[in-house]
Amino acid sequence: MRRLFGIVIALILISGMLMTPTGASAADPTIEGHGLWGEFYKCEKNPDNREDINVFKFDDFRGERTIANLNGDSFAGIFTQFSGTADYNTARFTGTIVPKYTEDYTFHMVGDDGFRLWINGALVIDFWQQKWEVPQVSAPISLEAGKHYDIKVEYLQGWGGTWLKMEWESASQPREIVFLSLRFICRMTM
Ligand SMILES: [Ca+2]
Repeated sequence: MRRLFGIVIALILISGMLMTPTGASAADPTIEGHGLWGEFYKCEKNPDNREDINVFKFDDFRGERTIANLNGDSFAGIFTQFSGTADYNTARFTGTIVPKYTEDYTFHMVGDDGFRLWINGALVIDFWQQKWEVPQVSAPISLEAGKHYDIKVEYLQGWGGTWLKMEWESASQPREIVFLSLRFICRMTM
């Protein structure tokens, strides 16, 4: 029994290593299983208008993996790995947040380029634009301590810098990167 347990743990650790390309930093999933599930898609630039927002779709899936958080680290390596280029990509991140306090929370996002944020199915930030470093703030959202809330982020990258930052704050919680409360949905099959 003990031996079997050891084998299972070893398999989990190996699976974790396989899912994590070497050289990735804060985009790494943590061993505790916190983080977001990321799906990555390739887009095609409009040759007549490189600012055409309509090219940013989710119909050319190229790969998926976990990331620890959205802290401003570059996605260039991940996009290049999956689609062959860091330019013209989209990504969708899903996970769960668990607030510490029963209070109104405010979410702050900024990135390069645009993004949308849903909490429990409600669109709370909508910045689907090919613009960068334009901070966005949600309206205050009432959340309950200890409760699990679904979170979804969609992201578009045109060219150049490619990063996203997501923070939250409440009356009792200082503004910080949404990190420890995120839990990715484990899809490993063993
Ligand atoms: Ca960009």
